[in-house]
Amino acid sequence: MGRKTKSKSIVNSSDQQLTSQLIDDSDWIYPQLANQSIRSLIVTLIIIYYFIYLGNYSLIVSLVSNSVKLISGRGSCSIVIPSSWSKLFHPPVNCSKCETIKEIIEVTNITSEQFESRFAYSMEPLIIRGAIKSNWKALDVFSLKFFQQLYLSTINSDHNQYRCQFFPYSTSYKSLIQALQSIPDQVNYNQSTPWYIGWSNCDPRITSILRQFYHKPQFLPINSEDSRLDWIFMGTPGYGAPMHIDNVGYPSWQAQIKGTKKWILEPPLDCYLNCKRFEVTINPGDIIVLDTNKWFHGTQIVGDELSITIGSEYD
Ligand SMILES: O=C(O)CCC(=O)C(=O)O
Repeated sequence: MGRKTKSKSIVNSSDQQLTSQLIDDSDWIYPQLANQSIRSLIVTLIIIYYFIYLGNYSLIVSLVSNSVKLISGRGSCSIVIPSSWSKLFHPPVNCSKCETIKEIIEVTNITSEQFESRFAYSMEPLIIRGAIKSNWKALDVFSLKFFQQLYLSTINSDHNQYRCQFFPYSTSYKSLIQALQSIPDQVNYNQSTPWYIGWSNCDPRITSILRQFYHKPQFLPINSEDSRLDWIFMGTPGYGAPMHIDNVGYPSWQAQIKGTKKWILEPPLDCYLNCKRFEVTINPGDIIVLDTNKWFHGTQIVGDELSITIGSEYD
């Protein structure tokens, strides 16, 4: 539980609107060596060789000890490398898994057996329209104000701990708390300054509150373990996450609580010629299931409502 660390990096996209929202290179990537391909190993060896060349032995010791910690699941990111390097570190994808995907399947109902046999651990994305059931109080309760009150009354500056990540995207906020303190709760989002933020919640007090308002989707495989990390993305129309690929080890689901979000999915570079690019629009009540480690993905909020989503990884 709670053992997954999400690493995201930003790469060039053919979508002009998304590329214009590049976030800076400070979004920490340290590859988890356990998952890496030969390419990662070669690059790591080159880095070590370079440090030896520079005579910087303390960095080598730090690199090796952090690798050991990361592999044993106890580590945190301490070496920051440019996020664009993540293409080098990304494990190769088996293109035969995406070349048969000609369209994104949409369903309104699916059993966990059906889901497990075709979608759960394949590369095939799935949209479940109207998946959010009426017992999800999140539909009525989640709002910008709800998250502002919840976080500002529960935590303070100690929030930036290991496993908690904050993505300011195109904003200049340094932390989630700063963002929640500063963003005005406006009704007319088309006339206010656009913003988009995302974060993982790793505070158990908040997890237990959030989970009163949503449930593990019923279609997930019965034995799958739900990550204790909730991922929340929120923002105004016109903005979204730039194209990137994750390094998390598990596929994810994301429920659209409010607003409408367009997803752009592109195959990894190795599969560019074999596999298709997709765009799909997710409406309130829908859930998207996506292996964000295998697809480059970017989002854009459309319509004129604030978008709020919650999701998690499953294994
Ligand atoms: O929801 C979004 O806008 C982006 C989500 C995302 O990038 C992710 O889950 O990896």
